[in-house]
Amino acid sequence: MRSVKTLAVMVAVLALSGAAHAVVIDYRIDFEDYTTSLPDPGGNWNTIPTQTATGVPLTEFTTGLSTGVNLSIVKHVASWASMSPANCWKTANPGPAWLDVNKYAVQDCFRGNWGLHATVTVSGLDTSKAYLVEVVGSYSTDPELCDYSVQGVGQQFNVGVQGYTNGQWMTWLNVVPTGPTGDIALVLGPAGSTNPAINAMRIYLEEAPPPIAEPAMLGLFGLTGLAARRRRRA
Ligand SMILES: [Ca+2]
Repeated sequence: MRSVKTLAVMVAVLALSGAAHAVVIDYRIDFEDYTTSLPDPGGNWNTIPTQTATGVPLTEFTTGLSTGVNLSIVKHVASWASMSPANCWKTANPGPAWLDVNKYAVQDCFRGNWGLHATVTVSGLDTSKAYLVEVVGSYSTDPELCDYSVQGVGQQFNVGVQGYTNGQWMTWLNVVPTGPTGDIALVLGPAGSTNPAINAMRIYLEEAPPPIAEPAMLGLFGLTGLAARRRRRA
């Protein structure tokens, strides 16, 4: 009788441990200055070395799989400047927890020209889900506000003071992809203003864990029923 009871408890424990595994979707993007010799962050980061791109496949960070998600950049600028890693990120600032250990991802960046916009679009996302979007925009000599918007929801950010000096970054919560190809679009440009910078970006989704599987529920009920029957026999 003890072995049956032990089996039921084990089933319940397995069900609880299974429920703790949420489904994670995590795309980490490193925008790279085309002249830098800085190493890439490695792992399953997506390093984008070109200033314009169309449909570049992205790798999901957790699994290392490419799942139909891709990135395009339209630059409405005459050129992008060459960056110095020391001016892109103050390494004493911790930054987001999702950065690589060396912070290579934020020590280079794209940087727009004065008064013009650029658009970074990630496509192939699920239009029934809401994602977290995080953007690092940091450069030491840009002490003015720039406009950044995701899906048309904008915020102003000072890439010199907030980004470089204070080590802050931007977040957008509950971002829902739109259009037939499931797009999330980041537009960066002037507030009237200065050169926008984009160092790194993350698109993240953590779904709720699945409900306890039916066999585990039967195991719990089986244990209760067994105890009841034993009491009746006593
Ligand atoms: Ca970068």
